[in-house]
Amino acid sequence: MPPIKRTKFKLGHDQLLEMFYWLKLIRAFDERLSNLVKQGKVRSGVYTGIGQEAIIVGTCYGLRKEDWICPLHRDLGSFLMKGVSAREMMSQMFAKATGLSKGRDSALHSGVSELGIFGNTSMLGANLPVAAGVGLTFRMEKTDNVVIAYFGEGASNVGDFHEALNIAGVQRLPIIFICENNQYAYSVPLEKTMAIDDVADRAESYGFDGVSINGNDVLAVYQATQGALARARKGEGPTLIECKTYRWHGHSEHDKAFYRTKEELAMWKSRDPIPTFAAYLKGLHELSDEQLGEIEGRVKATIDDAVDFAMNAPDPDPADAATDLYA
Ligand SMILES: Cc1ncc(C[n+]2csc(CCOP(=O)(O)OP(=O)(O)O)c2C)c(N)n1
Repeated sequence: MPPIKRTKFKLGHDQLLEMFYWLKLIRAFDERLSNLVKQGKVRSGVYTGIGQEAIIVGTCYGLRKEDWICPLHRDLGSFLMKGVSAREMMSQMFAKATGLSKGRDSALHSGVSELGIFGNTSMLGANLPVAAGVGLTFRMEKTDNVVIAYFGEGASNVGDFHEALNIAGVQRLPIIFICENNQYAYSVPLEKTMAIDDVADRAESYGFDGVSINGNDVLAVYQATQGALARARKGEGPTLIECKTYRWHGHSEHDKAFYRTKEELAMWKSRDPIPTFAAYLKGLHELSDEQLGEIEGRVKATIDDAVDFAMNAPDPDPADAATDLYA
């Protein structure tokens, strides 16, 4: 694995620690959810992004409130980084009245328009033409806001992906397409769905740049995103960033992932984005043991509080079932 290096978009000490906090928080949130699923306490299907956190932190860190994101089923952390509280997020997974959809749905299908989060549908790739629409709106409103659209390598084989990239390229829309290439689409390995190695290569045929990077290196993801953001804000159009990574758990918590080997998982665990970043920060004397302990304590307190809040929160009132419905 190539060493992490800081390059163009410099980050100060506090920012580096903040990024580290987000990595730890998102990991801890998913790990706690996974345990709660095993205890039969979660109502939602849970699709963890454990192992992929560097993509969310590197892309969401420093976004403006006005920038939009179109997240995927595995991108719970992006909601947190865009400003949804851990309490609300946990309530959502418990389908409680205090969750984002007030108990109408118990997964990541909710959006929060005030925070620039578009709710995802289950159809793979369907968020990408929507992102193109958001980008077109930004253009028509003459803002320099940008939309970030996430998708898996599996989704890059459906028609919606190609239509979205085409219109984004033709119209030079302010979009960053983030591919979370975690090697598997459910149980199907990459080589059975793609005849090329890099999803990034697909951008060229739509007239814009695609780059393939180490998606477990939070600073590499941050650098690539910042470059793409700067170009998009100047009206220079879209970028596709393919982040190579691996999901440690199955497709969802009910999937034991027997289709892959223990050795493969162990190899990817040795590339865990969190200790890699911790070692880098320690090497630069940006992270002391004391600071690490403080961050871990803060993360644990936040998650404990969120679980406690969600478990004790009220269920939705059946009388409210038709509230907020639009015909
Ligand atoms: C159009 C469509 N086809 C199939 C499915 C069923 N399905 C849900 S998730 C998934 C795999 C997704 O793989 P990928 O796009 O690589 O994202 P990942 O889950 O690996 O993050 C499949 C096949 C779906 N939801 N939508």
